[in-house]
Amino acid sequence: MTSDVVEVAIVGAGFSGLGAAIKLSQNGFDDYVVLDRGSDFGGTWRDNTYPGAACDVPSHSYSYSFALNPEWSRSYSHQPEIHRYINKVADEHRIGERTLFGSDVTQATWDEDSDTWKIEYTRDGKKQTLSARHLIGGVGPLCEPNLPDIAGIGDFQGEIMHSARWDHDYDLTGKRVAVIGTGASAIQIVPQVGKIAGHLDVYQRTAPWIIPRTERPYAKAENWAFKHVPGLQAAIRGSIYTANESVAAGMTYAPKALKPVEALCKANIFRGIRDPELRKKVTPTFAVGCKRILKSNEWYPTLDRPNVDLVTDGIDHITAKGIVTKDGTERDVDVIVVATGFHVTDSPVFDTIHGADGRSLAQVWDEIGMQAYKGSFVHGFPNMMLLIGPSTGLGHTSMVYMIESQLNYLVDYLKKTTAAGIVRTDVKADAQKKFNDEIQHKLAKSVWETGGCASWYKDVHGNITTLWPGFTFSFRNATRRFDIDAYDTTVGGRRSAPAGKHGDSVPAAL
Ligand code: N01
Repeated sequence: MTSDVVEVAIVGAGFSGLGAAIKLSQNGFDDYVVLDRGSDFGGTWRDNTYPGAACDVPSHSYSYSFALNPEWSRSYSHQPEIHRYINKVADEHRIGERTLFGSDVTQATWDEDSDTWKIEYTRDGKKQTLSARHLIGGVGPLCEPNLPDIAGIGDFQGEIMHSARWDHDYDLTGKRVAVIGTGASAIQIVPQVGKIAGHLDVYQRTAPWIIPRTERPYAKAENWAFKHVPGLQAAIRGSIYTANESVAAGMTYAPKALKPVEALCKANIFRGIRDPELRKKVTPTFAVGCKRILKSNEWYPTLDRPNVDLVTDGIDHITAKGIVTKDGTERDVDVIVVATGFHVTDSPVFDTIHGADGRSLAQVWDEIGMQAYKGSFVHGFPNMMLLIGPSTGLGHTSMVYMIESQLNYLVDYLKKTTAAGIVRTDVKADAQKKFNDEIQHKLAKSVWETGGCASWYKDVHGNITTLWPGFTFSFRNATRRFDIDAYDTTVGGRRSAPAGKHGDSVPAAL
């Protein structure tokens, strides 16, 4: 067992954790370490390798503003290209030198005596510990696959795989396949599997709204222009951003304004499916935008294929051989793909973080609901900042914009507290409450609340705790400066090394 102290520990090496590492380096905070259980950078873009995995946000806006990529091959990028992009950016900033891959963080506990986080992780099968003055959570909400709680699922004798843990050694060609779920992952998987499966059953619990996907490859001349025409990429990003923000207005303040989107979705159904019965089955019964609006040109034509059945009767249980629906029909299959999403509001990660009073984040959030101040700091968990924390998710534009907003806040937090010799920073309970009351007030009129759907946007209390209501530029403004008055702070004294002295204390393994 080894034990070390660092200024900052970042958990997670996806878009947010990597971004945090780069920003720390750029601002002179060199005493940090990144811990990630995987073997390279990318987070969810490393883990989700299912066939057809792609981004439904345009390529030019799904990248860091400080690392624009003129080489995108398509208007919407696919997983391998995004994964490569993230690793290239990490290489350019030499973040690998500060990253411990294969490190699975199992526990993080705030220690009042030393004003540090005590972090436990396993690496190479060995338990390791690390102390950090600041803990940055960059694990993201889409990291823990949610296996459906369906009776008998453990009895199934065939292959079962979750969309986020794809088994590439298992060949689906000619097989009888079932896909459970019709969310963002399933609508990308099903068209690919439909092409090669002997037979495919798609189990739909709720039909999603789907608009056409305007994806196309970029011509060489366009890539040349992205690289050489000053300001072109920034202008494209700006136009994508502006168009998307108008959707935010509809979702948050005026759901009726989204009617044209609904018409677009209905036209997509009409174009993709000939059978009137099937058209009816795939038409959602809730307001567009209440669940994530999906993008696909292939979903409906795939459901119309002769080797594909859409099953809407509801799953009763699973047997050794297949799936039985509520009407008693059993459909035998060789493999079940569960595209059933992630533990977002009930992530097991929340059980592993213990704050000043010893309670876990899960315990605290069970009581007050999943909340943070500005999506970042939670009262009772000093010196800990969550990236893509509560109320920062989006249904309309690039999460990278939100991440970069939080990175501004992170850097200013470290600069201000370091300069003042502050060793303990805890957001005030009333500041956190006021912030979240305002969010819930705004959400009351939103499509996510009024749209008549159930979604993973809500926590067990029925509150929408995952989404930012309104325009993303208002979040950017809210996080531009670290507003220290909203925090209780303690100045120096109990530390072994003065705050602000960035010594070389990263773990020896680096
Ligand atoms: O998961 P989901 P996902 N029995 O939770 C169904 C991001 N993402 O992996 O709607 C039967 O959306 C469930 O049914 P219902 C994006 O943020 C982004 O698809 O709850 N069905 C639903 O159909 C997205 O929102 C990209 O009634 C069950 C599906 O499973 C998030 O990831 C691409 C069930 C789960 O849908 C998650 O998407 C892919 C059960 N017991 C994903 N339990 C981009 O392009 C669940 N379902 C950026």
